[in-house]
Amino acid sequence: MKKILVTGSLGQIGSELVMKMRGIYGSENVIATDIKKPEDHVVVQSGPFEILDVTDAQKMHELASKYKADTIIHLAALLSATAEAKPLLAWNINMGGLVNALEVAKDLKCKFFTPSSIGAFGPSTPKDKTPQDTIQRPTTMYGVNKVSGELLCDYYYYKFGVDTRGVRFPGLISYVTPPGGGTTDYAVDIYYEALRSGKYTSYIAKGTYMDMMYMPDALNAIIDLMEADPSKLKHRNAFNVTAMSFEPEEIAAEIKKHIPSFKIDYDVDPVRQGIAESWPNSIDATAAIEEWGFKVEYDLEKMTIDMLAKLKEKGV
Ligand code: AKB
Repeated sequence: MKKILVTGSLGQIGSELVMKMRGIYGSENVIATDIKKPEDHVVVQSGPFEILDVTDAQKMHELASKYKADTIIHLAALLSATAEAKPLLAWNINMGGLVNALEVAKDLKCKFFTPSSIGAFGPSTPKDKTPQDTIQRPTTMYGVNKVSGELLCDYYYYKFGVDTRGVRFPGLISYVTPPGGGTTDYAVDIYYEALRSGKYTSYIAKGTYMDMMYMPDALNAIIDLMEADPSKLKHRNAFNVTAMSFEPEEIAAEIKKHIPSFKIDYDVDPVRQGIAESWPNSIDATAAIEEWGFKVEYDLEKMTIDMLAKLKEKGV
């Protein structure tokens, strides 16, 4: 990868991925884009940055041509809870942005990455150790977008030879940029509230298991998959990846080891609970391990130690 154009680069994944890739590939070679340009943001200050609304196909094409992009990392998207509240907007941004980015990749012969999600599964999918290849009939707009996106990316690979690759991310947990509008966000909020007030009211019910991953492992997964030897890839869009699966009581118990007075209670949000219940309890990442050496460093225990330490350093 030499000239990498990133959409949605101020979001939860983008803000950290851009900085990591600038460290690896050189600041000038990672072109960050987003719909707004906050001048004081480290991503804006540390290398090339352009304003881009991903529904503007022409501007995306112009920017990719201007910087001679050979790789596109397309991250701009609405998450599951927001997509459920605004389904038409979600379709337009998630699918419109994706097809625009794939068209640019096709025209300029770029490698292509976009994340799918555990949201690409639905209530009829096997819930435990969900296989790589299985039933995908999601009941959320986000899930419909993710399955359609996986199919579209595979189509651009088979039909036009675009080197498309993707992973199905679980909930991502990070101390840098908070997520917005997701179902798994509780697993980030709980750390902030543990430090701020010593208690957390969860909108996800006790006993609801979902897959999760710490951001450093997620960033490595993207880079490792993009660097992987294409001849080894039997799958493309998209690989199951996961680091842990837990329910709210388990993350609370882990936090209590460090903040013994920490308390969790519940005020369940029926929309996000419904979305969570339609997703797997835990997914199987064997294909990613076998085809490109996917690995993780952080489990719940190690992640909790790091999250609390890093948030304290930030003054939370
Ligand atoms: C969400 O909750 O919407 C995301 C996801 C699992 O894709 N974090």
